[in-house]
Amino acid sequence: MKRSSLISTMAAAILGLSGVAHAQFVYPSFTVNATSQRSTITLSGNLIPPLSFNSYQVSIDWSTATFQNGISSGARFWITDRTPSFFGFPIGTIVYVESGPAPNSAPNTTARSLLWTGSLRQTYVGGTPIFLTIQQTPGLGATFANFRVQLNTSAPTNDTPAAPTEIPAPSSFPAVTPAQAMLGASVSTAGEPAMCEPAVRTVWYRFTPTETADYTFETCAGAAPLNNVNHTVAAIFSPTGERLACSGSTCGTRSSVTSTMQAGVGYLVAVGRSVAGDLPITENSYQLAITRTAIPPTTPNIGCRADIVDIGGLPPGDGRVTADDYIAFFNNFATGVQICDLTDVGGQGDPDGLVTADDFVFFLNAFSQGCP
Ligand SMILES: [Ca+2]
Ligand SMILES: [Ca+2]
Ligand SMILES: [Ca+2]
Repeated sequence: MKRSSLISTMAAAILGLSGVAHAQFVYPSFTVNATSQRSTITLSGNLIPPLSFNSYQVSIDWSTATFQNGISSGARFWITDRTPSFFGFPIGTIVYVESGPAPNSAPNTTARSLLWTGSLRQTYVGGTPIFLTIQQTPGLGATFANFRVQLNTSAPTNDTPAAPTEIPAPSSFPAVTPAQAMLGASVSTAGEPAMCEPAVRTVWYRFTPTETADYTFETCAGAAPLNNVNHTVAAIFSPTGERLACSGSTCGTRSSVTSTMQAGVGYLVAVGRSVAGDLPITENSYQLAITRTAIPPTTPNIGCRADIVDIGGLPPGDGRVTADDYIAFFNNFATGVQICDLTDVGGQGDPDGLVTADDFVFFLNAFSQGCP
């Protein structure tokens, strides 16, 4: 709910993307006092959308009072399809997760945040009962504060460059892509075009501009507020996989990449995480902001067309625009000598066989530019 209201207040146009089937469910955080006795709460499975979830992240802010003498490596949890009895889980219970000690929970009696990340033992389909059971071993007490449970569907559809998500041509700029849950994206990038930094959990987009211009794709905080992954790397690739732009450190540890893109050409844009290992539970979504910068029209250098004679004052030119050309033009203009015919009546095109005021103006402009 919070996310959708945030989207509606954003100034940048939100792009509707097709085929974004990846999702996540985050259970509202809560605090419990844990003991050696297992205690169980329902995760309101009936409220979880009926998607197939394959991975999880669980975190708690662990602490224990002196008289409880808990140690952080004694924190445990289970995610199951039914509640345990005094004797344990009934036969036939589906155990989606049975945690060991948190990887970052070296035995410690001081407060710390614990984080578990991993794959569910089997797919959990939302809408069906699901329970969280907690315990503090070995028989002492602790407080599990800000208990957060996040379930993620399997790898996003655009996990590889073979199946990029199409970014529709924005109707206005700047534009932003919808937030994309990224925890389920593969940590392997085998077979993908290389980024400029090692990357994990890459996702891929295809962008086909309707107008040739410079386009910028970025994850910087101000431009892409729904991107909460703090170490990102982004890159733009040509349709043949040539890397056109890449960065992992444009705005702090986030990215902004810019490339000239031709209208009608489908470019690949990738975003990934630039550090390996567990994600903090607050980091789970990529978002790209897209801006367009018109390419200023290039004014052709006409200076060399003022080169009408060589240093001896004779045509043709000598590759340089010098005083000789100036003198030759003015000596010959009044009598309409053909070396003074430099352009047409519009003063833009090729010589037209006539020596007129247009040629005069053209010569002065060309002479002032000179031949590089
Ligand atoms: Ca990937
Ligand atoms: Ca010359
Ligand atoms: Ca002319």
